[in-house]
Parts: sequence; structure tokens; C-alpha cells
Amino acid sequence: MAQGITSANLGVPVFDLAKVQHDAYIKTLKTCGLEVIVLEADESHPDSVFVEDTAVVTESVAVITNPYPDSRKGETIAIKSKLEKIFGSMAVINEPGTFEGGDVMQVDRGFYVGVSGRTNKEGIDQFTAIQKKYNYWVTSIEMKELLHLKTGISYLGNNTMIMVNEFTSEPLFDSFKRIVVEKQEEYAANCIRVNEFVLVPLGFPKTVEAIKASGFRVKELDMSEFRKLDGGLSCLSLRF
Ligand code: CIR
Repeated sequence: MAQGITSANLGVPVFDLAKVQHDAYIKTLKTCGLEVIVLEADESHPDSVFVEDTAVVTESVAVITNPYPDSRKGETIAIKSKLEKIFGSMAVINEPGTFEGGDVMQVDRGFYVGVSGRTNKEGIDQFTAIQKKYNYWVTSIEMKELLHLKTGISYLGNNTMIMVNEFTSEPLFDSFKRIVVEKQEEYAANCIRVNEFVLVPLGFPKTVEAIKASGFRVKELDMSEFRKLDGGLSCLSLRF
């Protein structure tokens, strides 16, 4: 982890604390009613804890992505061999397409995908062709500053999105109820709905209140060591 990619300027992650936080994450997913499959540590890939970037899974197909950084491309090998045992249908994003799951926000039978520094148009075209076979639609969104689309927006279900200010002017989201996070709490825009709970990073009280006011139950998780590597709460798991 100490060698993971980062622009956060928050210092080097404390590995033992990251393990404590990771254990709490797993425990919380279980408390929310999920079965959790935990992968072996992948010592040769410092960003491999961010499994969300390496695949996009639906009930129909598991798509293995092609992360942009060279240091992350090899992460897909372990994910592929695990998902092959679970999913009947597999697909792969190939060069020159690059694609990371952090750029993919699923809303029912569709996906909003960020065109970012990590996910390019060719990758999105390949992903669209794959999903079309299974009757899912795909819409792309040009990103400005964020690492991934879901760095700044999450779908919570019940027609509700939580987002940073950048997305409030996006017409594609006009029909959704919106929770807009304040500038100092932007990290909390990356959160996940798991059954009846929304899991939110610890330390963002205004966002927690806003989510509760929208009718959701909240569980908070300390993500400090993953944030040091630009990782959000959603990045640590693939949910299906
Ligand atoms: C990276 O830069 O690739 C990792 N350090 C962080 C990836 C975070 N993933 C995500 O937001 N889905």
C-alpha cells in the first residue's frame, strides 16, 4: 500500500490501521446481510485493495476491465480467476480501451460511465457493446477534475443520488432527487447502498444528516488509510 498511486497528499497509509479498517468494512457488509468473498493479498500490486476498478459485475455478466496505470493492469488476473468460478458469462475490455470500475455508476438497467483520465472512449465503446447484449444501456459523461465518476457521485436507490457540486448542472441527472455534499465533505459523495443501509465514510456529519433526512439508514466506516491513496469507500468491493 505504501507504494500505491496517490495525489492526496495525506501521507503514507499505516498498514496495520488499514487492515483494521478493512476488517471493519468486511464485518459491516456482513452485518448488512451480504456474503463476503475475501481475496488473498496481492503483494505485487500496491493498489489491488481497490477491487472495484478491476471488474464490473451484474447478474448477467462479469466484465474484466483494463485499468489505465501500468502498475494496476496485472490486478485483473486474480479477479478474473475468482469471478470465472462464479459467473457463467465473462467479457474483457482490451487495449486500446482502458476502463476502471470507479467510473461506472449503475442505475437499474443502465450505466453512467465517466470519460476520465482512467477510462477512455474506446473502453466505453467496448463496454457498451457488451452490455447491449444483456439489454443494459450505457451513457458516458465527460469528467473534469475527479479521479473517477464515482469519486463525486453515487446512486443510493429510491431515485436518489448523492453528488458533489460539479454534477448539479448535469442535465442527465435532472430527474433524480439529489443530495448535494458541501465542499468540505466531498469525500463522502462516494458511498454505497447495501440493502437497507447506506455506508458512508466516517467524519462527514452534515452529509450523514442529509442522507438520513432523505429516509435512509446510515452506517459509518473509517476510511482514512484508503483515502490516503485516493480510494473511496466503494472501491474496496465488487457488489453483486
Ligand atoms: C488509484 O489511483 O488507482 C488508486 N490509488 C485509487 C483507486 C481508487 N478507486 C476508485 O475510486 N474506484
